[in-house]
Amino acid sequence: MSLGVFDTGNIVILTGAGISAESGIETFRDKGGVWERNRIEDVATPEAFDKDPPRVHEFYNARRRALGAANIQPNAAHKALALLEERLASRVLIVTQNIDDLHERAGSRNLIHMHGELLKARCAECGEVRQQIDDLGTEALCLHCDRKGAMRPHVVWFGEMPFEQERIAEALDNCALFISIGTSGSVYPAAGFVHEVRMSGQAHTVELSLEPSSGESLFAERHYGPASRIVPHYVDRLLAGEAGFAPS
Ligand code: BV8
Repeated sequence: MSLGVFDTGNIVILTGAGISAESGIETFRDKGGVWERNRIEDVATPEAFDKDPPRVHEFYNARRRALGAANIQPNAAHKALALLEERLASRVLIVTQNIDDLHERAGSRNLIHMHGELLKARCAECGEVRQQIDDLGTEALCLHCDRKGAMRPHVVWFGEMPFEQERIAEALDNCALFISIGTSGSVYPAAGFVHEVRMSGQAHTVELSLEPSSGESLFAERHYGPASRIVPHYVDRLLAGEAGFAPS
């Protein structure tokens, strides 16, 4: 398959909450978003969990229940990225900040959840990670070390190290195309990826989102609109060998 200017080289795709917005998952910093109704310091830091574990559990339990609702399904943007991976296999890596499982449900497999996964829990004592479909509470038992009360959501809170940083850095260093989708560029280290890509080589950089992010000027190509429209359109152009030029 000819991809025009991207015939060789890897593609790294960073996704944020905007790709899941049209699937019914709330974004964080848009009007009415998650951080408008909850203070980060109360629900998404290790200190918050130390101080008030039931409150933090309830915050994630509510989001886990919402993710399980029948109407929450991958949208055309998730599906387009899965199609891209199907066509190009291991050349495509998705690095998502999202803790939902909509990329997997759309069929993506080469995927890093750098901020963790809502449908998993981890024992803070022994590190064991397990599937978590139901509510999690302070009485939960770790089936590995038998400790009671140490299970926490398998997510990365503010002040904690995101997952798989080495693998991500290597992929960013070696990519020919970096695409950022549906993220406001507010949270580091993800917000700095476009800068890292530009510093390390000749990769083409593309932003696809509803509106310009704070890193907008660092992207060589930019398209704005709902992800379910602009992502399939961009993937179609890429697979047709027509992408990589100035936006039309
Ligand atoms: C760390 C997890 C190091 C679970 C989340 C000053 C400078 C630099 C860094 C810092 C600093 N002060 C503090 C830091 C570090 C901090 C940070 O970046 N803070 C910010 C606020 C300044 N970062 C960290 O703490 C990170 N760790 O740095 O570790 C370290 C070193 C040594 C020792 C220890 C540690 C960890 C960050 C992880 C935070 N976890 N959540 C959960 O979800 O509850 S972050 C949270 O924001 C979400 O998880 C989300 O993934 C992330 C990013 O948000 P977005 O996805 O971008 O969502 P947002 O709502 O903002 O934007 C949505 C976008 O979509 C918008 O642009 C909108 O226009 C667009 N959109 C909307 N609808 C659509 C759409 N686009 C297309 N179509 C649509 N339909």
